[in-house]
Amino acid sequence: MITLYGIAASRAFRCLWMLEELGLDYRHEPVDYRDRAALDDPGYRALNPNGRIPTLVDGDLVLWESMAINLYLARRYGTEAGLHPEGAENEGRALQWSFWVMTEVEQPLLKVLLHRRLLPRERRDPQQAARNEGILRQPFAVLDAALAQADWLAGERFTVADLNVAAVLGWAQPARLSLKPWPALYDWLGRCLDRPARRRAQAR
Ligand SMILES: N[C@@H](CCC(=O)N[C@@H](CS)C(=O)NCC(=O)O)C(=O)O
Repeated sequence: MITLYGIAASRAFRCLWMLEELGLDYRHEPVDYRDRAALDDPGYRALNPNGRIPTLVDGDLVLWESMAINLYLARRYGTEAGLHPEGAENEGRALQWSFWVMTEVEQPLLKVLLHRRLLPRERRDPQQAARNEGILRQPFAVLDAALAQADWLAGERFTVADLNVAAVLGWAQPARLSLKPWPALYDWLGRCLDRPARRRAQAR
């Protein structure tokens, strides 16, 4: 039995999206990242000593770190569904883009989202939002250039590489950050976010 801990309005979303893409039977435990008691519960800490979400339990295997969870799910269950990239080179590309989006994009984009949308109004700082939007121009140009050459990030079809990157880039819309200046990126993100599995995960 597979269990995924974490509410959809969090980084757990990307794992829910992957589970939906794979059509796997799974249990969803919607642990909220604002629920300190739930995150500090000894039973939960035994699964995830970081006290964060998401956490995946698959039989005897316990995994945390959202991107690692998705790469594992793709590797283990995604060949038939086409989510696992084909061949070592495309696997390398999936790792590259997953690490890249975590290290180059996630933090600045989260700051834009926080200061435009998530923080209480009195704590929002428009300068922080603008500064981080500026930081994102460089990685967005990198992604746009790659997608001007290829429809997908790791091979000839949508894979875990696209899902992991699109799940982060999906924050741009609630962060009120227009991606239209990067047309190949914009088009690709629309194709990714339009997938029925993403909509099902969103509805959780
Ligand atoms: N790098 C981790 C980050 C996990 C993370 O920070 N999760 C947030 C929710 S999106 C959380 O649990 N926050 C609660 C806390 O830090 O106390 C991942 O991608 O899984």
